[in-house]
Formats: sequence, structure tokens, C-alpha cells
Amino acid sequence: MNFIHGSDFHLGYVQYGLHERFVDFATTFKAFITYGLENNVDFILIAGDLFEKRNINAPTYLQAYKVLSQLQDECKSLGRAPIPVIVIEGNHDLAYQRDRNSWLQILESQGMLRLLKSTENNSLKLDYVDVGDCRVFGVGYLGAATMQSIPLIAGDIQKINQDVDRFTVLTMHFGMEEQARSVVAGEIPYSALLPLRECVDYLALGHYHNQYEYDHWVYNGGSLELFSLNEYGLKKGFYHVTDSGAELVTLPTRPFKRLSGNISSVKTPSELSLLVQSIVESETPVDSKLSPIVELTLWGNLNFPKKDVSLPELREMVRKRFGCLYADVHIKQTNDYYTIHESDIIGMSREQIEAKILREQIIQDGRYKVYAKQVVSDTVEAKKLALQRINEKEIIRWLKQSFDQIQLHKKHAQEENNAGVLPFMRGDVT
Ligand SMILES: [Mn+2]
Repeated sequence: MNFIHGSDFHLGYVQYGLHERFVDFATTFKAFITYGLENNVDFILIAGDLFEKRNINAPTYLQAYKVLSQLQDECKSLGRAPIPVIVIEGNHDLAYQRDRNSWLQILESQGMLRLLKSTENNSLKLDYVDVGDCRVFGVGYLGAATMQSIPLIAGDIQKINQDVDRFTVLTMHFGMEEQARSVVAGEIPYSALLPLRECVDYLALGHYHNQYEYDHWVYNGGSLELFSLNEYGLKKGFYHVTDSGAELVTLPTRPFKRLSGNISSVKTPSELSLLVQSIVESETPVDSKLSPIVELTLWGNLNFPKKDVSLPELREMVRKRFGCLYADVHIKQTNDYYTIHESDIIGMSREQIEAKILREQIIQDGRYKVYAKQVVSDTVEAKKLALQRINEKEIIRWLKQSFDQIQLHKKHAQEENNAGVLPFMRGDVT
């Protein structure tokens, strides 16, 4: 057995409106395919969101076509059979109803890939393909119907696989509960996957852009490129699966750097320039062939009108220092967030007051100040669960998970060795 499993390439995404970023996403996709070729895999699996949009433009189509046709040409010149590229539709590359065909279907009709398209017409009809010693089932993005479909999918696989003994791969596009930095509707808890545990050897997931895995059978490599700064610091890669197991492979991509500084003690615009100067100079330049993308967040209380700040000038300082492809500097005024006025309590609900007091405590304590929002919402939630008489072990487990997440985030932030930790809360996930 020998295959690679990746997802969320998002070809066609023009991040920051930069052509270079448009090219980066394709370069990374190509590197993934090349890895497969060089490792002589039996097949290449893409667990959805090959494309950024349903209605991609011609250059994006060409990027995909070129990479896939080159793979075929190279297989031919090596005298080996073409390596099948097996794909499902993610939420980003579903066809519009009116278009009927997705771009993935077009590429399939051209013999560039094999699109696994399970159809649901009253009953689910699973699509699969046999390659090497594997049987690969695929179900495209189901959205809110994912959870209820899982037992049906498991039942069908069991029926189809009767008397067949193959290594069974199932590829789907959904996120697992508590893996995203934010709370996302329609996430799947691990317990819901248990019917699949019986009949699937390898569950190849896509959708969330961070790497995670469960119990040596559920794998999500994430997007290889950094799709948004909310993903900063997340582990990302694809899996190379052989008889000895699934190994996470990472690829070199354009570096991102996230910096921050507290502006509360800055009195004038020129002092602000000096602060930015000292922040960028205390950072080591980025060691990469690709020029980096750097984001600097200046947070706290700005003591003079924002219009006096020359953001272009500050951006230029960052750009010069790091030789950036793109530098972003922005100001995040957080002063109000930390201030509690007694008069504010009038007219507030009990829950709001509780949240406010908790927040005050957390800020005074200092250790989890930057995570105050999360700690408050988790504490309030824990109380609600207790009132609902949820088993205390369950509540503790849930709080522990949240705590571990904060600890992990804290550790990452420290590793980045930033002067001040950003006051970012849970971010959004695509
Ligand atoms: Mn997706």
C-alpha cells in the first residue's frame, strides 16, 4: 500500500490580491503531486476543496490541468501506468445547481482525475474505486446532513464490502468537533464516527485547515498553504500512507510572520514610528527563498487621533526590514475592552454581569488575560451545563480541553518570542 492524502489546495485563491499568492497555491499543489510521483504511489487522494471557488477562472483551470497532465506525461515517460488522482467535492468546489457540472467533473471528463460522486436519491449510492490493494470510497461535502449520513454510509460500505478483503479508505469533507479554533456548527463528534470504525481502515478528511488525527484511522492533514492569518502557527501537511502507517509530510511554503506591539504608552506619532522600528529590528529576518508576508498588530490604547498615524509609512518600515512580499500593519484599539464602568451594570442581565465580573477577575489575575474572552465564555458555559445536570466528569473533560487549547496556544505564542502576546481570541475557520 502506498498513497498520499491531501486536501484544501484552494487553487484560484488570490490572497491579498497578489498574483504571487495565486501562483503559490498552484506551486504547492504541484509539489504535492510531484511528491506522489517521486514516491511512486499507487494513487493520490484529494479530500475536497481543490479549488477555491465553484466558478473558477480560466487561469485557475489551467493551473490544475497543467499539473495533472504533467503527472500523466511523466508517468508515461517513466513507462508506468498513470497514477490515479482521486477527488471528492468540498464545499468550495461544488457545482452550482444551474451549472450542473463542476470543474472537477470537467477535469474528470478529460481523464485528469477520478471524481468520487456518491449520490443521494432517496437512498445513498456510494461511489468507489479499487486501486492497488485499496478500495477507496468517496462522499462529497454533505454539510448539515453529514451526521445523519454516517450510519448509512457505514451500512453501505459493509454491504458492498461483503466477501471483499481490501484496505478500505473513505474520503469525506467535514470538520471534527473541537478541532477548529472557533465553535463551528455542524461539526462531528468522534462518537458519531464509531459506525465507520467497523468498516473503514483509513478515513481521509478535508475541510479544516489544521492537521489532526484520531486513533490511527482518522486523518486530516489540513491545507498546505496558510489560507488566512487565523491559521498562523497551525500544523499543516499531507499524509503519506504505506504499510508502516500514515506519515505527515510538510512542504516548504511562503513564510508568514505575525508581530505585535502594545501602543498604550506611546504618546506621539513619531514615538509610534520608533516603537515599530524597535519591534521590527528586534526580530530576526526571515530565512527563506520566498519573500515573507508580515503582519504587525499594534494594540492597546491609542493616545492621539488615528488619522495622525501614517500606516503606509509603518508598512514600509516592515516591508524594508523583512523584504516582504506583503506587509500589513493595523491598529486594534482594545482599551474599552478592559474597562468596566459601574454604570454599565445597570440594565444588564445576570449573565452579562457574571461575564463582566469574571472577565475582571481574569484580567486582574493576569495569567490568562489575553484569553479572557474564551475563559469567560467557557466558564459561563460550564455553569449552564451544571444547571442542566450534565455529568460533572463531562464538564471537567470539556473544561480541560479548553484549558489545554489555551496552554497550547500560549506555548506557541511564547515560541514565537513576541514582545507582547496578541489579544486574539478564537479565530474563524474556513
Ligand atoms: Mn472546505
